[in-house]
Amino acid sequence: MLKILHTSDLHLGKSLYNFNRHDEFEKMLNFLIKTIVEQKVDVLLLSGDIFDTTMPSNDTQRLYYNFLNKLQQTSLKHTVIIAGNHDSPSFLGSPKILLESFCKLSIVPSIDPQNLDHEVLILEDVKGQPYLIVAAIPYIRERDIRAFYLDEDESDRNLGYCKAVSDHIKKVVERAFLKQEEILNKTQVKVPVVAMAHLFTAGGICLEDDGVRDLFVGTLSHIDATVFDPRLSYVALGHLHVPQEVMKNKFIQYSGTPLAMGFSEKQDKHFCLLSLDGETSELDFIQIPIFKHLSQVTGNLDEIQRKLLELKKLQQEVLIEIIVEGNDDTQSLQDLISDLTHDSKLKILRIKDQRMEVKSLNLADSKGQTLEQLTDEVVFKKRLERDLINDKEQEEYLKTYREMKTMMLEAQEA
Ligand SMILES: [Mn+2]
Repeated sequence: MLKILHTSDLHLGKSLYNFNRHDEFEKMLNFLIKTIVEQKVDVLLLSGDIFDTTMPSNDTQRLYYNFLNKLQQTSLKHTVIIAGNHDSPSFLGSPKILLESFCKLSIVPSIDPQNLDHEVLILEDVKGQPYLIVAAIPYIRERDIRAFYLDEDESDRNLGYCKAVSDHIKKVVERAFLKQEEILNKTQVKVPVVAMAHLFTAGGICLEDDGVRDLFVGTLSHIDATVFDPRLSYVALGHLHVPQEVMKNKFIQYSGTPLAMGFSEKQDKHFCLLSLDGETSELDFIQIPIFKHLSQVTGNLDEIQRKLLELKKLQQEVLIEIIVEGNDDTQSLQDLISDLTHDSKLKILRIKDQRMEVKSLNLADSKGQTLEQLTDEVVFKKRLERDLINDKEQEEYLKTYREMKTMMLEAQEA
């Protein structure tokens, strides 16, 4: 029996409205190691977005390397890491040779269209006997796979990109099955094949603030999950933060993020645990404990007071977002909040006052609303609304803005 644990979108180093979550990440990684030991896991698959940013802090890097080191002290046979859209391929790839020579580990930071074997990993036991083939496909940027054409419109471009990604996946998976056949002919053993990828499949679910960038979800890369060969024993996906199966197939899974990335995420978090035994396979979910509670408090002054008092009674640290409704006076609200939270374990990370948001954007004298509470796109849209009458014109500007932002973000990672 072979046991494979799948997780993704760790987003190590991500903060929540400037609140540092280092200790939660550390606890989560320790829980992952504990699970690997208890469940006697053989292979760990990390399906991208290991880090939240392309240049993680030294603390975050230390967390990652310590984690890889601790993995070596378990009975784990191998770990496979692919890059996600948040990871810098060069950052993830630079220690590759060193890490792979010291650890039972494979890192696939980027694709090489000229060499598909780069993404086809054959895992062998100590006797040199293959036991698993992994088609490990990292996040694919447009420039990795196709040229831009000046005369293309956005939808042609999107289609062209999706087709190129789909074709690439098919080729890598085909290559993996070719390897399976070669091994079968040589050793009479049929080695299972699994795939990993970091992408958005058509029909996937996202939440408002779960951290999946609108940009990448909205404009690019809706890949039809039928590209995954039905012979695959399992497809370990990353990119979407809500855990979910794809096409009602329980063996195609998004594991989701191990930690809630935003206040709107209410569902339980889990690791996916696959057991392969000859032709039979089984999938279990290992529930991840909540290391720190996140709570969204919505309402008018009275309701906010009541809910905060309830949370205070829990006597534990809670990270809170307050959404103000109703017409209460702003000053009394501020006073109430500081009265209730001073001397408690409640941490207010954000106060969202919808009345204020509307006011500050329509009028020049913005009070209380800081820019960092708004997404850049909201600010851009509001600015357009103020200056341009024509809807069509607004749309054009927004499209250009998004394209520029994509290019800018991608250039940062070059
Ligand atoms: Mn992600």
